Amino acid sequence: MTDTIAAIATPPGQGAIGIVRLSGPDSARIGQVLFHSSRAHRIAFRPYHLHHGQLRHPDGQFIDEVLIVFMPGPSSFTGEDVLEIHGHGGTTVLAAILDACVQQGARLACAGEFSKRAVLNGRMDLTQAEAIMELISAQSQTAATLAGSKLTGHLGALLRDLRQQLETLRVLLCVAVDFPEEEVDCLEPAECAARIQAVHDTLGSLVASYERNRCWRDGALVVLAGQVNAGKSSLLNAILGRERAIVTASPGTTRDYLEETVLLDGLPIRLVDTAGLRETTDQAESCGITQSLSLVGQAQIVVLVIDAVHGPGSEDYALLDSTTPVLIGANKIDLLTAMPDWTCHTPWSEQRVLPISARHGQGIDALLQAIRQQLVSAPPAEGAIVPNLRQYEALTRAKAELADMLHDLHNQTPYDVLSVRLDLACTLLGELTGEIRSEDILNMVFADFCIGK
Ligand SMILES: Nc1nc2c(ncn2[C@@H]2O[C@H](COP(=O)(O)OP(=O)(O)O)[C@@H](O)[C@H]2O)c(=O)[nH]1
Ligand SMILES: [Mg+2]
Repeated sequence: MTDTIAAIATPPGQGAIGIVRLSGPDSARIGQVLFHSSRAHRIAFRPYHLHHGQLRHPDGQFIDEVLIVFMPGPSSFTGEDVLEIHGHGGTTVLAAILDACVQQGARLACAGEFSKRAVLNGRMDLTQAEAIMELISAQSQTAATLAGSKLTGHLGALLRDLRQQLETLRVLLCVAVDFPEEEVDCLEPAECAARIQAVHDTLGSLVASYERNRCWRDGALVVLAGQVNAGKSSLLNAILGRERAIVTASPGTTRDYLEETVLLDGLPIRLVDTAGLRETTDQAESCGITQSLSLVGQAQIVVLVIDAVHGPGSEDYALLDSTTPVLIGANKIDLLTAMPDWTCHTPWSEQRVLPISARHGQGIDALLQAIRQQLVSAPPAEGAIVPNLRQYEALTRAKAELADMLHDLHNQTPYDVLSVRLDLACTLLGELTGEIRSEDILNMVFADFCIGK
């Protein structure tokens, strides 16, 4: 990390201002070469002060009028010398500023490279770096709040504490293995089990927190499926409150799927309208149907829309058989005076069937409430720690190792065999915080970041 990296830190497009950020030992020098103010030709930047002036190429050519701020390491975002150039927010002008920095020796930053440097320089742990990205990409206020509580480092602190407990146990196990006769430090299996159990249970609650709250973090995929002409596209429009999908009386209107994001009382939902299921020889329609089935397979909830008057067809039976969980909308209820007979027969009588009229907006709120209820019970409590997917997977593996260890202990497996599992659990926790650094993991995490972050 001896080079100086540079990137446009603001999103592409036009805005009042745009920021080019530099980090590394050459930041101040590059700024001084390019920056000119009326006060002095070349000034030494006062840390944390905004300087107003012009950015010019060494040959004098004007680039932009800017504000510039220098933040010396180690107490900057990355831990290195950081320079921010606040120029005008246009694609061309920012590209020119960036280009000028590169001509002076900066290198274009990779995705997430600023944050990666911050982690490598100990400015934050990996969970906090991930929390930044989670905050930026939060689709709802709840997701933003959840990211915020990780940004403060609560998850990292908890994981370090758990790892410390396991490391302590590892030392005790080593002592017990190396000095079996020493009475003093002998670790009783019961105590060993109790210590493992405690960490295991905390991991368990983190895993459960992910499972319970993932919808709040990541949103949920809700797919509208069913036969042609059941009213799926009409239902999408009714939920969105605008004519997003084409609705016609002729079957097979929707071929491509349509996806829209809606917030359901703060819960982000990806709502997808799909091509109706039926036998067809039309190539485009048949591709659409394959996509529909694949989306149904990924959905957290499938809303099976059935024409209440015509009743379910063979495709609906098949779909009900193959997917869970399903909510059923008996649509076009405006054409009937009571719930249709088919809803009284198995398998429909065992399902939750909601009467709706997509055309007249009837029963839509009840359907949305049912979707929300199925997805989550209650929003996460203030300050709740909800892991992300990467964290969830590692925590699940660590928890499984500890569960196996408890099992081994019960079967009187020798301590030295047990410690292999303990090592793995410790490594998994260390990798989550970034205390144990594997290039693969760092690359994987930061690849999802934006450039300039
Ligand atoms: N009466 C009535 N007709 C509806 C209702 N919902 C949809 N339709 C009609 O059913 C036909 C098919 O609707 P569409 O939304 O395109 O169905 P899709 O093929 O499942 O997407 C259109 O003529 C709609 O106007 C409803 O709630 N009541
Ligand atoms: Mg349609």
